[in-house]
This record gives sequence, C-alpha cells and structure tokens, in this order.
Amino acid sequence: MKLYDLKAGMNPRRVRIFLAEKGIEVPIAPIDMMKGENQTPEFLKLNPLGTLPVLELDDGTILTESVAICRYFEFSKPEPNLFGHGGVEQARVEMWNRRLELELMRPLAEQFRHLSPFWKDRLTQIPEYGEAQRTRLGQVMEWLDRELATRPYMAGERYTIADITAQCAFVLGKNTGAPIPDGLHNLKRWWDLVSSRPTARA
Ligand SMILES: N[C@@H](CCC(=O)N[C@@H](CS)C(=O)NCC(=O)O)C(=O)O
Repeated sequence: MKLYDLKAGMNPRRVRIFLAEKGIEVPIAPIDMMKGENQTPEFLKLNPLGTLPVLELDDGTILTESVAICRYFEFSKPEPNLFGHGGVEQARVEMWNRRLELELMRPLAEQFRHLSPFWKDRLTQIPEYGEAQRTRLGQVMEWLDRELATRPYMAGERYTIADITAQCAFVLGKNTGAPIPDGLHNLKRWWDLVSSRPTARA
C-alpha cells in the first residue's frame, strides 16, 4: 500500500490527520508539485486529474478523493470512529462534512488559486472572483461561529471527519491571507480545541 502525498496540500492533510487519529501507518510517496511530479505521464496514469492524495492498494487498486480514502480506512479500522455511529449521526457527519467542503473549503481554495502568485502560471486568474470568495468567506465564518455556539465540534459533541475538513481548510486560510477574524469567539474556541490535538500537525 502507498499513499501519494503533497505535504502542503489541504486535502492530503485531511488524510494524514485521519490516519494519525486512527493510529494507522501507511508508506508515503511524497509528490513535489513545484517539480511538476503530479503532471508526469506516470502520475496521470494513477490520477488523470493530477491531484492528491492518491492511495494505491497492494492489489493495484487506485483510490482518489480524500473522503473516499478516509472511508476505506474507517472500514478497515472502525475505531476510533470518525464518520459517525448509526443513521442519524452518520447523516449529520456527512451533512457537515459536505457543507464544510462546499461552503468553506471551496471558497478558501478559490481565493488562494485566484489571488496567489503561486497559481499565476498554472491557471487563468480572475482576481475579482478571488476577492468575492474572500468576502463570502467572512459570511461563512460568521455562520460557523453561530453554529459553534451550540456545540463543541462541527457535527456535534465529538471530533469527526467534519472537524478534520474544517481544520485543514482553516490551515490553508491562515497561510493564504484568509484567517479566522478576531471576534469570532466560538470559532476560535473550536480552532484552539482541534489545533491542540496531537494529530493536528500530521
Ligand atoms: N476533491 C479532491 C481534491 C484534490 C485536490 O485538489 N488536491 C490538491 C491539493 S489540496 C492538488 O493536488 N492540487 C494539485 C493541482 O491542482 O495541480 C480530494 O478531496 O482529494
């Protein structure tokens, strides 16, 4: 088994934290995006989208998409549980994970892609779009702050994959000019809580 990883990437970090929470060790194959290693013909055979993470199983099966990879490991080592127990909790975790991917992670990624010099020669940047994403993020963070007034974690009373998704998104925000603003005390309390976990720097 081999996990193709991108050290600084938001999505590969989700899988690394998930594995650390589970106490699972997987051989890592680091990919260097600066050297274009995710665009070589060999890598594109693994994932034609050229994105990471990618998990290669011993029988040659290839899994992409961080949540799909996490689901594979949840099945192979069910505890500690990170996707929810039973119908209602599983649905709530799925609901929050999806909301956080679409409402938080996507605009955070888009503001980075459209405003950072890192992406200048990699895509056609539309700075106005990047700025609009940052404006939207302000509203999203205020919404999350209100949500977190009612519970300690994103999907309820305990840490789940929804928290992993959000914490990886906020790491990107912190490093790319879209940090959690001052004054959002519930969100800050949640951030301190998840950042203090031993797995946070996986
Ligand atoms: N939805 C995918 C997104 C994968 C993705 O976009 N990964 C980024 C790193 S966070 C990447 O590999 N980017 C390389 C590129 O766009 O060239 C997942 O959850 O795994």
